[in-house]
Amino acid sequence: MNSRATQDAYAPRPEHHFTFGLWTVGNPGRDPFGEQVRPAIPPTRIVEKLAELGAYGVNLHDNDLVPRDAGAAERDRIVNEFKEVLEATGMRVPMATTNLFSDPAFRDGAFTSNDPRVREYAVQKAMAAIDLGVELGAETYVFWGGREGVETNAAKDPCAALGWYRDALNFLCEYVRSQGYQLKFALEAKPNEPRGDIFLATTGHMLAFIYSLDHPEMVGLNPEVAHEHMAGLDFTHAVAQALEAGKLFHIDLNAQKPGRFDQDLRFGSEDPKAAFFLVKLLEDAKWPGMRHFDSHAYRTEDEEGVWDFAAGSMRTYLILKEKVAQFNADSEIQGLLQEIAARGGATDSRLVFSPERVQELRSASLDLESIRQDGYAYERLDQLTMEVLLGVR
Ligand code: GCO
Ligand code: MN
Ligand code: MN
Repeated sequence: MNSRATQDAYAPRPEHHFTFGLWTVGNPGRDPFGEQVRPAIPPTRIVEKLAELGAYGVNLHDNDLVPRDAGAAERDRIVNEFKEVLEATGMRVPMATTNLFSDPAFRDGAFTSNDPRVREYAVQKAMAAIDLGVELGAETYVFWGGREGVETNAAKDPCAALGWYRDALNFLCEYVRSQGYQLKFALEAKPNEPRGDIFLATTGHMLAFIYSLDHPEMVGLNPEVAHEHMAGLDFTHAVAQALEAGKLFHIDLNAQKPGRFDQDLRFGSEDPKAAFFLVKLLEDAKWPGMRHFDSHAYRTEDEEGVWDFAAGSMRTYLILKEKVAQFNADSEIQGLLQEIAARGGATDSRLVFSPERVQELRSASLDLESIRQDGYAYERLDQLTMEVLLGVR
């Protein structure tokens, strides 16, 4: 890693709350058409390298660390070795999750499989993985239902499947409470891949589902850039809805070209303008959560490329954060925003219902002539935004 990336104004530090998954930097470049291209990087080495690069922590699925068929003694040996490297580097494990997708047992889903034995296995596996996460200090537990879906609607009653999904999450919430764990769940939506169609396809679907659970206060969201872009949606709006509902518990940052398979590209690399508005939303809100990069290096890369990818992800975030400060301090931009605010939008309390307001509003004479004529100057505002982004202001 060149010294510029680790020492200048955009150098990441733990207080920036950047995290990566063991599965992200550890991605060996396997894809449906090709074999692994890079040797697996041992988890302890991942922790050391990420600490060196200025990350706050590392997240994991149970089986990123402990192989699925490991016995108790092997599990403890691996976990202890991992804890030692966390201790030595000061790295944290703020989020953990369960692999409920690799095992052939989950081919028809985990919590929503038509086979009730699979649903039991999924809950059993999730309980053990929750124990592991808590042992490592995790405060957020992610559920991404990659296999919860169908290829054909002939196979499954989607209402029944949602019921099974709810039962499993209710069971696991009660499990966490019964163990006295301080753990919150964050649900991650995705429209498709690996299933043809995945249940609860977007952040908005997930949000509505949360309020149907027994303990909605324990459950929030983990929106991902690529997943919302795959559905052709505006990610910033999804995150804003989560934030406004007090449900933004975690976030998965990456980049995605529209209309493709899930590419997991380096944050900001395909959609710098969208990434800018996302960073603006998070930073203006002073959102305290983890900025997790759920992405991986191009398959062309060797291990050096992996660390370039990791450093670049954090660096882009910090560059965009500086652009946000520049946008917020730009007098011409702020002047235009003040003109918009002067229309009264920001402080509008005129639509608070009362019988008097109904009477007033019935007889109000609104200046429709000027309302119909006045433009909003958003072209100028957007061009100024672009000039900030393109570095000419
Ligand atoms: C994907 C998902 C996963 C999840 C991870 C944590 O598209 O593969 O984004 O990377 O985020 O399993 O739950
Ligand atoms: Mn993803
Ligand atoms: Mn993800």
